[in-house]
Amino acid sequence: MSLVLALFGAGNAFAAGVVPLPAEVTAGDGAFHIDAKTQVCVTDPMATETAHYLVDLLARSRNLKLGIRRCTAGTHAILPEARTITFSTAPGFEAEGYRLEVTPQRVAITATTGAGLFYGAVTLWQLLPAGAGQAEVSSQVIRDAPVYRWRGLMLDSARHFQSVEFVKSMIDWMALHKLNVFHWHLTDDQGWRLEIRKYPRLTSVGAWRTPATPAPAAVAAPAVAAPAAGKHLPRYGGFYTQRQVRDVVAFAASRHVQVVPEIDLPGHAQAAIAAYPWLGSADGPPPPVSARWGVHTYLFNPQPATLAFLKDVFTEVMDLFPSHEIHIGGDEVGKDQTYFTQEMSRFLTLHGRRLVGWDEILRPGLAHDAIVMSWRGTTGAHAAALAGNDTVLSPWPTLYFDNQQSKLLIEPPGRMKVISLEDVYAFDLRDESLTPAQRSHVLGVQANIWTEHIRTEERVEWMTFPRAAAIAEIGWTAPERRHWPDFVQRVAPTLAKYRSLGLHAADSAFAVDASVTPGPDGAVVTLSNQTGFGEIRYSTDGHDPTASSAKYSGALSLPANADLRAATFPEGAAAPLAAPVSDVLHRRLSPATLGRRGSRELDLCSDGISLLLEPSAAGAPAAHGRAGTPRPIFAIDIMNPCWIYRGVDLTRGAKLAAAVGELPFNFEIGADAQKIRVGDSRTPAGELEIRLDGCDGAPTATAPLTPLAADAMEAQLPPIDLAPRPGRHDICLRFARPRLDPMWALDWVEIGQ
Ligand code: TNX
Repeated sequence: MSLVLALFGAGNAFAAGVVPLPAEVTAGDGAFHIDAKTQVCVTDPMATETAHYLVDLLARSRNLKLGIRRCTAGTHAILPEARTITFSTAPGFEAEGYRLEVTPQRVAITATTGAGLFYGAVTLWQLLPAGAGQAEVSSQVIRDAPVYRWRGLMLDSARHFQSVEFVKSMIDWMALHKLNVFHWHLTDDQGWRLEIRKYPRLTSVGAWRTPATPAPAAVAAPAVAAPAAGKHLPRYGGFYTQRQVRDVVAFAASRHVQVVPEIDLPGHAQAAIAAYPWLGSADGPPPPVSARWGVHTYLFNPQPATLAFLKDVFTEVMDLFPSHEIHIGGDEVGKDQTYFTQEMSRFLTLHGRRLVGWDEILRPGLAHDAIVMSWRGTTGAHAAALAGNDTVLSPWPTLYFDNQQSKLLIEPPGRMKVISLEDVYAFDLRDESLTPAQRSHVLGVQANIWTEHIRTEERVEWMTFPRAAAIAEIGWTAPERRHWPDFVQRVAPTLAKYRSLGLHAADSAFAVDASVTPGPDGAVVTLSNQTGFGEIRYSTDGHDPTASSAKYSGALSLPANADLRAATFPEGAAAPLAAPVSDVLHRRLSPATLGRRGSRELDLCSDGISLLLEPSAAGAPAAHGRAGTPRPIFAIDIMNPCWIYRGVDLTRGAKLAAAVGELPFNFEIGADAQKIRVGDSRTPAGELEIRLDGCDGAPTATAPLTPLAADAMEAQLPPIDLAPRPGRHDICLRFARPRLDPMWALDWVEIGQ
């Protein structure tokens, strides 16, 4: 007897690790046993590549080496002892759809297209539990196909450069989530990353800049050496040769991922203009490739010569990228850009391609086949659908993966708005106000990984996964079938599989958060995790917790010098070997640090442009943040660097110690820069100002600052006495500074007796 699993019943043995959730799962009896004797059987040559993919994945993830054979549809009947995984084709499936049937005797994957077969293989792999060697898959029948045809990720390789190997690995990870569009942001003010044969200076000049932040050691040396740089100028950059691009595109095709290249115009063009100044419209000396972030003012010049240049560039782009869709950017330009959009749209159409642009391109006269990528919220998508244009939803801030995913100290630099896994999952593509015909213009969904603040490949992985798993599910699975608690149950085992394949995914959704306050025995500690998933287990004996360590059930009263370790485990993980689903949190308490708050544990006074930033000093050896002195990460609103330490008992007075760093003000924010308070310092380098219960008025105390040594990441200030006064007070800390650049930043404050 079999039953169709109830709507939310899939978070069990059947679809346990399957993300995105399949359209239909019907449970059967028994299970298929997969081991080294299992044969992969290919009845249609179209499946050969996918069969190899599956075999390779099984070898890499569980050290299980299966053989592949060519066979006819009935082979499994003649070879009953050799359990088979059979790939066959049949007409009638949707473009990316497939059927996966598991019985104790065999697994059969059937689809009409290569993509369908591939996704069937992915689902089969996901059905296997984490672990090595042989495994069982419960009998079941899955019928599956995606709701949306555009399930994308955008990677910004311009602000920070990633190696070809890394780019391919990202595409590989996408495929494992049935994501199918890799939007590659290849040019921007800070770098031109694509070799164009006709214009070599685009890469010999445009691919290199002075580092905006310390050079990331994690990025592999670029394939082509930087041209002789000025002796003392460190250089940062890299580009993709045409040969490398063809390799990436071919690899993506083997994973059923379409690569949509973006050449951003007419704004975000400073690197190109640095290479060929005549492309620009500004007077004055040519600009350098930018080492600053924000909206730059250099634009392509709307002249016939510029257009001829762009047509040459796009001719090479079309030769490299078979994608039907070609992205021309179009974002963040002060001026009317209809001229460029229309000319480029005509040119691409002439060559049988389709223009994609950010939602600024939506202007009267936009070609009816142009695709509008809605990023300034979802109104662009709505307007595009009304106008009869296809559209992709990629709204800031929810689908902007440069935002951090929790408030924990484990998060790398980025924007400070918290976009959790649940926030991404909750994003709803449906627009009920559209008619069914208008709705059909919504092609799908995409998340964007902007890399201004994501300088290493490891951090790109962290910022992308597992949030990309949520993108995959909202793009693939019908909204009626989606259910957050069920998704979390499926993501947790998926994280374990990520680890087995070496992906540095974020555990932010499961990681333990400890809030420590002074208490009668020393400290009171409360533990939690973002999703409430599983159970938290902890230890204080100096060893990492296991599934049999004490289970957290309420606030802990610990001595002031306790050594606390905690991690999240799956619920009811009785077996002592059950692995945690988060990394271990380790807090060594001490009487002094009880009163210490890092900048991200304080409140920011405002939320203008709030960022997590690293110091620019080259001093720190540890590019990965693993070994060596960790680089401090400063939480700062660059529009108003100001922090609040709440509720300090000053009855007996207090001593305040702080560590401060200097950050370059390397932001293009136009006239908004005038809103930043500067020029209010009394000493040459500025002061730290301390105020009570408010951030205006005369400071209670000030501490003069001295510029940091070139290789120092921060400096500790001598303690400041706060005079006794009754009650608890909010302490406001901000800096007076002589000028915009550099800006002082607070790393931590310690308040004690
Ligand atoms: C806006 S989104 C941009 C990018 C930035 C991003 C995040 C879009 C089309 N333009 O240039 O990287 O914000 O800072």
